[in-house]
Amino acid sequence: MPDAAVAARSSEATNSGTTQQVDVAVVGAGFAGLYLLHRLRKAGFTTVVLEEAGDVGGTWYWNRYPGARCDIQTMDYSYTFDPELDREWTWSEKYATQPEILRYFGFVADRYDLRRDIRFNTRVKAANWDDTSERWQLTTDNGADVSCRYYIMATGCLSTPKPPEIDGVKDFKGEVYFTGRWPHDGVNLAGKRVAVIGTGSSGIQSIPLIAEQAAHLTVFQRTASFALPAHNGPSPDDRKTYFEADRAAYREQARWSLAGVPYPQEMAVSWQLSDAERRERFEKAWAAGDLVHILTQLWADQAADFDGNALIGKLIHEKIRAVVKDPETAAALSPHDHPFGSKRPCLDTNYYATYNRPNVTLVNLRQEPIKAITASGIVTDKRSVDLDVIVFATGFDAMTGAIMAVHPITGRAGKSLSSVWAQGPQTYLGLTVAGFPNLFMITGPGSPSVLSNMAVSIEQHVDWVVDRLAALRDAGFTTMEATETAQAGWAQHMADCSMLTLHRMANTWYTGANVPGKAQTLMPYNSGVGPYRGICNEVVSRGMLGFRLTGPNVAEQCNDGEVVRLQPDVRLVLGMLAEMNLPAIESMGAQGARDFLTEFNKGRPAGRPVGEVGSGALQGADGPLPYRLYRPATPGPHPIVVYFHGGGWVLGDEQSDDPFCRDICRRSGMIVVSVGYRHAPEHRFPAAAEDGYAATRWIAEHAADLGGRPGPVLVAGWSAGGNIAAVTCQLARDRGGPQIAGQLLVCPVTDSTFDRPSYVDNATGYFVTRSLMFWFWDIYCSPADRTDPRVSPLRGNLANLPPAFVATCEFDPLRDEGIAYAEALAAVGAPVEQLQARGHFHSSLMMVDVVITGVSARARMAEALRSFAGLPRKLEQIDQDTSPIAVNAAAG
Ligand code: NA7
Repeated sequence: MPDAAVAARSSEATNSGTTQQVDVAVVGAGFAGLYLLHRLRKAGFTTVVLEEAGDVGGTWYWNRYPGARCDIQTMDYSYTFDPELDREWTWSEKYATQPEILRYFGFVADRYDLRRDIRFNTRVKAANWDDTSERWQLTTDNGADVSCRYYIMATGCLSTPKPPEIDGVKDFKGEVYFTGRWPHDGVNLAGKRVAVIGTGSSGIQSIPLIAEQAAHLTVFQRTASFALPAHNGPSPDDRKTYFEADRAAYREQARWSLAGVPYPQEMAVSWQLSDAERRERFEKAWAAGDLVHILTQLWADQAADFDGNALIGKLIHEKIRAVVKDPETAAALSPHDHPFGSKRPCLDTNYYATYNRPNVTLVNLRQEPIKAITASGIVTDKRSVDLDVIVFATGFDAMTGAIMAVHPITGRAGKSLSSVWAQGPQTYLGLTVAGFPNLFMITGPGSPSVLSNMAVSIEQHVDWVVDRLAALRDAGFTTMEATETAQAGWAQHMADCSMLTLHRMANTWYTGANVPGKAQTLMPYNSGVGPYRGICNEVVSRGMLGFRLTGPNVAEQCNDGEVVRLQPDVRLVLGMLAEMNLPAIESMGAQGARDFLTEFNKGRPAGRPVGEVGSGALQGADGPLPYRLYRPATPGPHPIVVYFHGGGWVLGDEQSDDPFCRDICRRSGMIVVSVGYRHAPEHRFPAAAEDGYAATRWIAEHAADLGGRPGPVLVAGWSAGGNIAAVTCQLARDRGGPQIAGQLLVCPVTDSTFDRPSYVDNATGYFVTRSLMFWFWDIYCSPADRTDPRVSPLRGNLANLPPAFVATCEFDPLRDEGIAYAEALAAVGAPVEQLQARGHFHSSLMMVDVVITGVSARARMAEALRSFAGLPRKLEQIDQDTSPIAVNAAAG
């Protein structure tokens, strides 16, 4: 049915007694509720929308404070489901004002005749699931109660204002306003002494306009926000041209993007760019006045890496100092306690310049907290401010507030949602909750929501839900409920995702930290709308994975499981590799595979700077071998780590694990010497093993010449390199040296059998395959030699070996032989630390600055190396988790 014709359909809701019977009840007539109603009608469901406000608009109905505007370009903050609608409406400005956005919703409501199925001025007081009838029973405060099969919360993420939490508000004799509940007929502030408490988006948008009207404005700031000029006006030409060139393609690109606005993935990392290049990019972003641009387009590590992020903070501080004349005020306005982007940055018009006005005062609550609100004004530790008006721009009980606090929702066995969520929201996909059948949330906690263009996320959720309801109906199912397993898996995935970005390092409404007593967790899904969409689609394509479906005349269906078991970034990397449709490495021949690896490595981020990188030749078992040396920037002499690269004894060289060597050098503060040992098929077993041993001996003997600390060395290696490191320790013990202080084995080959479960479970699909490992073994080692401990160290004598750190990855064919080696070492009393990296594959931990979730594993490896060398486990604070900001955030 064409979209425009849907309006003509009747919703066919029926009333039985005092109860309205519908297929679907929706709460909220904002962006999500309106589209839901349209789509549900189109799919043939009887629907009622219950809305507390007097008209459509949701958050835009309530947020009418001066200066209220969208902070995503309105060209992007629009419905896209109907190209005709898209063409019929043209926004007048880059960031539309609240009245224009409200007019847009009115236009949409009229166009599809939506209001006739919306009950305005109606609040849901309670919602109870009735197991017998398999329906939700809703009690309302206005008119008939509602009985519905499906109950959908389209309540918005920022719609329940947070209480002011300051003593004495009730005592104040003047006027009190909340930005989130601004009077519809406006407020006259002319000639009045006004206070604004709060400097988030609402405060920052309203302060310049309030300052123009008020006799005096005092701004009470607890946390300074990062704000950049919106440069309002018409939509910028570059974006408009891009959009108009192919609207459908533009919209589709937005749907699969990171933030719901089509921007390319930035590839250059901050340390590859000069100061001048970084400044140029920053100035461009500052001039663009676009949050998505500045949050994604500066450099690839800006959102994930503390150092890369801090560069932006400094540049913005400069901008603030350039505008604000009083240095003390400028300093107070400059955020220092959270990474840029970890708290929602704001778009402003003349915000910083407003503080140059004689009638504006900034009170820094970090230095003088509010003691109380009195009858006449606000008292801080240092002053008393007399006021006529107080404006609370103190924000919202975000994400969960509107779902939980508006009314009790009671699911199966009388469990209330607020008790189930007491320790933080638990959802599957941010859409559903186990124990609450047929309940859906649009942009709920656990979905991209506020970390994306809401328009794109809302349409994706609405489409997914309505498509599922239609499919259930067609198959004869009447209930749909997430399983506990699926929900727990999603919680784990959310926790994994939270390690990808710096959001966890700030006290914000993203984490619930703005509401005293609220459980804290990163609530929005931070890994992008495109990947999230892919996961939702995968749930469907895998037979409604993680949902239990029941119906009166059909067999129950439950395909239980977790939709994402890989780390989020590993999932993306493996997805990209799969899309490349590469031929199997073993089909390329040894030289072809080496060429492929060289090309492949060119595409990875350059390793980070270390003090010095040098190269030279050392003496191997049968002639000179090249090496590459990574020296820390700190004064030496440093302990030396002898490193063996991966590549199945066939591929790679002393440079092929360059980013990992740099990372270990930086994190451990030690010299890393990467050895270019000989490869098969030119040099078969035991060439690599003997080279490993000879190189270690040579390096130990030449430690001082290399600038290293004389005495025991350490060995480390990945994959076949881990095999060589392990073998070297056994040979050094048996051949009278050199002394080795510790061994770091990352996904090592330790045995020549292929029958452990990990070889079966992870035989294909995770880049290193069972068949590739067969190929490596065949090239390097004849079957008769494979039980020799110089290639199968697990079969050797494990007594009296140096302490070991063994890292294995869950989705690696080599996982179980690595674990077996660690266990065998432990069994003979060797000190051994194990790290079983959940959700990682064979190459994960090597993919520095690509697989961010490998950071903590590499930090632990470096700590282990340091303890083997007799140094304190922790170097300085290179790890993000121990940065001063993280400590502040943790301390609240
Ligand atoms: P925000 O961004 O949560 O901002 C609220 C502001 O109010 C923020 O500066 C808070 O400081 C401050 N605040 C909150 N409670 C207090 C108390 N008790 N005392 C002093 N200051 C307080 O809400 P907004 O409405 O501005 O923006 C919400 C979103 O809407 C925005 O991101 C856009 O997406 C649209 P704090 O940071 O907690 O120290």
